Amino acid sequence: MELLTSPTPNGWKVTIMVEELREAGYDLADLTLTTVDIMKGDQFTEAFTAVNPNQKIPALVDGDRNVIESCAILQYLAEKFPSPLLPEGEAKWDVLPWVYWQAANVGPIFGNKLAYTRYMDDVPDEAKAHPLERFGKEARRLTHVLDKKLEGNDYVCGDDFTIADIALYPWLRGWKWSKVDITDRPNVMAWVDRVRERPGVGRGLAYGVPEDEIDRWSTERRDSYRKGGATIASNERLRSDL
Ligand SMILES: N[C@@H](CCC(=O)N[C@@H](CS)C(=O)NCC(=O)O)C(=O)O
Repeated sequence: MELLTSPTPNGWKVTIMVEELREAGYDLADLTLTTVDIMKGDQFTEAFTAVNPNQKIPALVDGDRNVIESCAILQYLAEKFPSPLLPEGEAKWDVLPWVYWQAANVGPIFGNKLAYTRYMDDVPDEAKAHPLERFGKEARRLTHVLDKKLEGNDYVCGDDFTIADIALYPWLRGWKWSKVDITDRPNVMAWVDRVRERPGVGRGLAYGVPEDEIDRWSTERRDSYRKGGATIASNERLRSDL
């Protein structure tokens, strides 16, 4: 199996998944990890586009099967390597809707909030005001939904850590970077700390980042993410003629 990815929130989902599966007892010795430099534009190469026509990381190649979309990769790996990360039978429906919820809501909304907050220096403030308010308010609403869901639970779907936690965590942990306040969401704050303490999560987050910068990026790294993010988020990058 080959995992094509990059050190970003959607990329960290799958590196955390790999390390959590190792924690669950799978060695995944035949899995190789290939870094796709999305700041340089490697996602647009012919080779990568053949794997993922949507030209975004992450993607998984397993023999003749290509799997795109981070949450689909989480589910694919969870079904291939059974563990409490995704319960079997009926109980999987306690988990999968929250994975879809992340993919359809938290990812796009936090991603847009982040882009307008950090990566759009060239866009005049008046033009940013509306999207910042819209995505900021919606992100806050989503943190409220998550806070309620976590009430009385260690993890999003109950006592067990699952792929729903893996899907959500990389976006929530970046709340300061995206400037989505969660300090009045006590269950979310406690969950962010609880998830971070897991050894598999720590190893997954170390992908592409020096150990001493996992939890706090250096000024140089912030600048490089800002610069790369600005290129990726610019309208010039968007093509409608593929
Ligand atoms: N819904 C997709 C989103 C993937 C995505 O947006 N990936 C970003 C990195 S976090 C990317 O590859 N961006 C490069 C680009 O947009 O050109 C998923 O969950 O896999």
